[in-house]
Amino acid sequence: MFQGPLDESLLKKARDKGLLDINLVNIRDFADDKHKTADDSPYGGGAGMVMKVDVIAKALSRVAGHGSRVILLCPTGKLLTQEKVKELAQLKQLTLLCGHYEGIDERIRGMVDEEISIGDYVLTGGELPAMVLIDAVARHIPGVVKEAESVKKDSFYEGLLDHPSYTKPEEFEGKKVPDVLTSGHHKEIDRWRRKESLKKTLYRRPDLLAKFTPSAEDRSLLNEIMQND
Ligand code: 4FD
Repeated sequence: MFQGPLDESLLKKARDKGLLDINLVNIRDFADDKHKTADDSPYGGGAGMVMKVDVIAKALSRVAGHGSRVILLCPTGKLLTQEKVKELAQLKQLTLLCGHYEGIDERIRGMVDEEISIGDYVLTGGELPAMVLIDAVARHIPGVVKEAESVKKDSFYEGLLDHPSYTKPEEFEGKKVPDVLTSGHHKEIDRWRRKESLKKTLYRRPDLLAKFTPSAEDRSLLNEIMQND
């Protein structure tokens, strides 16, 4: 589950450059019986297996230590946002705990610093959510993403969605690139992009726009948008 994404592209380069260090730990290695049992059936009955608290406690005591933030990836955690990603990127070390059964012993929640979910859906394990978190956080480590593709231009960075982008050809199946982008007028281009960014956020994610504090220029662009449509 981890080997693919970690050994590909940007994350691989970041690890090779020493910008990112990832240690994979197999929870089963901390089971004390010969079958390496990390899960068991739930008290009170019912289907499915539950991750064992004693095995997790042992794993965390060996792995986490020394001020590492311990995060449980689970469907009932707090939703991951770009704001949270930026906060986590400031920390030296994270311990990501991935549940892999139908559930975990409730007492495990008392051993973690926070619980995070990557979205309102259930997966077979916390491994893919952990990879999503690692990828999102790694992009904020200086040197991982090229300066030109600065994370400051990302969707959500400022709380707005990205403006549209185009590249060659200038015309495709009758659809032309907006004239302003080929005009060479950089001030006009910046203004157009800002307006499109506000427009897209207004139509697609009004919830984001409600939390956003527009500048005087943004307010004037928003007025134009609402006049036209
Ligand atoms: N939406 C997410 C995280 C984990 C997961 C699991 C308790 C189930 C979805 C702890 C129950 C872990 C998410 C594993 N599914 N499944 O981030």
